[in-house]
Amino acid sequence: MNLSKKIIKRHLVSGVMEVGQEIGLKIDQTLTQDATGTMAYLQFEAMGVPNVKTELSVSYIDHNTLQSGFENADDHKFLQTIAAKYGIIFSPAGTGICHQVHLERFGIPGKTLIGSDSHTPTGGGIGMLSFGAGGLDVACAMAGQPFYITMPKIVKVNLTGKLRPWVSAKDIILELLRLLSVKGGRGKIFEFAGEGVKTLSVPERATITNMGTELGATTTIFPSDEITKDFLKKQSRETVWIELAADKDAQYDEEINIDLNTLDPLIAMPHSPDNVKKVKELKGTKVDQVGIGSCTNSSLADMMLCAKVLKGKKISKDTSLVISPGSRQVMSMLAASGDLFDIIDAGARILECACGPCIGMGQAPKTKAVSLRTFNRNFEGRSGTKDAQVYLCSPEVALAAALTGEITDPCVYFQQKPEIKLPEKFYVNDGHFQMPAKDSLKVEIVRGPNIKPLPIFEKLNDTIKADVVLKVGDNISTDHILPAGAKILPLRSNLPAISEYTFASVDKDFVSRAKLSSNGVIIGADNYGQGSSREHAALAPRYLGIKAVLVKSFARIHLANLINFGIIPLTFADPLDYDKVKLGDKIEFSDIKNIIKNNKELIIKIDGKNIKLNYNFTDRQKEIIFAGGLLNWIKEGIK
Ligand code: MIC
Ligand code: SF4
Repeated sequence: MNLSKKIIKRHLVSGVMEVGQEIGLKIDQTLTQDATGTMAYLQFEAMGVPNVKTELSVSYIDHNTLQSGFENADDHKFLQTIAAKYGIIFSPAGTGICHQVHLERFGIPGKTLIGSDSHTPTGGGIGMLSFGAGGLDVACAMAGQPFYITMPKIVKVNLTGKLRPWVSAKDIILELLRLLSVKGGRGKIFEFAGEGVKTLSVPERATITNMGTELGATTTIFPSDEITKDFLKKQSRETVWIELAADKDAQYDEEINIDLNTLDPLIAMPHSPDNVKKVKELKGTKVDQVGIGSCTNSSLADMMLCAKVLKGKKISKDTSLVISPGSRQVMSMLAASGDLFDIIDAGARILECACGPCIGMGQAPKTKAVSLRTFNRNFEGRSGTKDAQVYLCSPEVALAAALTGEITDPCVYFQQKPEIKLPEKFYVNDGHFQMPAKDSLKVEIVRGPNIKPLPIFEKLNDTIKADVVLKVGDNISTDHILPAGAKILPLRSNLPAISEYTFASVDKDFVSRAKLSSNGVIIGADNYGQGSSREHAALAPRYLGIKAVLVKSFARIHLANLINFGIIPLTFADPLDYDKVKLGDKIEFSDIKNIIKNNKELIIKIDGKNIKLNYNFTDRQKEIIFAGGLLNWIKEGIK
């Protein structure tokens, strides 16, 4: 058996481990972050469960830390009090980015984790089976419900050889993105194996598992070995270590081979993580801004590399270098060792330990700027500047650019790579985490004016007379559907307000059209809803009256979110039919409940043309859609 199946088997509560079948998994741990957490906890609260039922649940504040109004601070207080009441550990602002901190302090090999953030698979770096999910799914897991996924294919990524100096783990995942694209990983778990695995430290593994999300993968995982044990020992947590690996004769559905010796420094060009080129091909491109950090590359090892490379040097006068260490632990250790001095002295701007520029929370680049970032996403406009050209690369490539002011191959520019020797023991101060209250009855939940109550959605009607209110192309990300950034993110707990920004960067008339129709349909193409786990990308359209989304194919988390909020996700049986539908077309879904319930053929008529639509719902999903969403379904107790 392969490693993924071993962990799935141990957590299987429903279904069979056959590719394409729905399986239910017992979830050991959950995490939330503040941008998705407010909604997740409102939903958890609505379920009426007195305490979380997981082994461990943590609520992190890391996204909305730019407090330019009362909204984020309101949300933080709400999250702090709700955590205290329901048995959740609270990680306050400044403690670090959820995935980095979870790896350092809470993750356990062999356990299952779901998080209301798409990069939760970072936990695969220590052999956890971890998934990104919508906030409502996380709320359900906290209430003791299983987490449902479609049993994925298990792909063996066989690593051989060893990376050359200045080539890094980031280049391994960029190589996979180059080979497979942002939709190549859908319906698959990527399990790393082979001799090359032993050459990668836990932070390097976590860079890879983190960005497996950009492949569209269900998740990504490394074995738990001596290297994992050493990492946990450094964190004074070796007691949670167990050895985990695939059996020698393990079976896989697919296999990919990567020879680490042959990799070059790579870079993803604007505006997609799979638009990958060799750094040397772009040599000489002027760079205005460099960002090092995010949940992909903000570990102590990454930061120590920055210090060693920057020591005694000065960054280019035309380039701004911003660095955000991933956690308070990392920041404290940099301060104690003096490495922080070398980083600051070279001219870098230090940001707090949070998502920051990765999610457009400050540091928007200048008009048409070239910005090189060690982050994981470079969708158009995500940086806060619509025409900025954002590239994704390793810290090695970022540092070479910061010093020279242009895209530079680090293998050519730098001499010998400095040895990064991590300390035997990491500095641990768990006192920053706030433990749940002993007496939950004494905790009063604080709700500022930014926290609006959950909307009540009606059940699905038998017949829907709908209008096509939007038609979009391939790879529409949730950043397109509902942008983030400093202006919009603070409204995550205020659905009426945030809905006004739905598809804001795609079509400024979408909201008024959707409201006018009140029964809207969105037409999309391939990989619709890729990217983040934000359920607001389903919730806001639902609030605006969207009833169905018709596409060529969906991304996993968004598909689950649509069902969770009672929007019917449908696919064209013949992808060419996509061309037959246009904005303003009328679509009638008659007897839709009966059709779906009995798995009958679904044919709609547009301009006299018959168009066949596919769907593939389990009985559970059908009930959720009919109830008008998962929360209604749970409340009705139709289980
Ligand atoms: C992201 O990287 O896009 C985010 C912001 O972390 C999202 C979550 C969100 O939208 O709040 C994600 O990746 O799930
Ligand atoms: Fe935060 Fe960026 Fe990671 Fe999302 S991808 S969790 S915004 S650092």
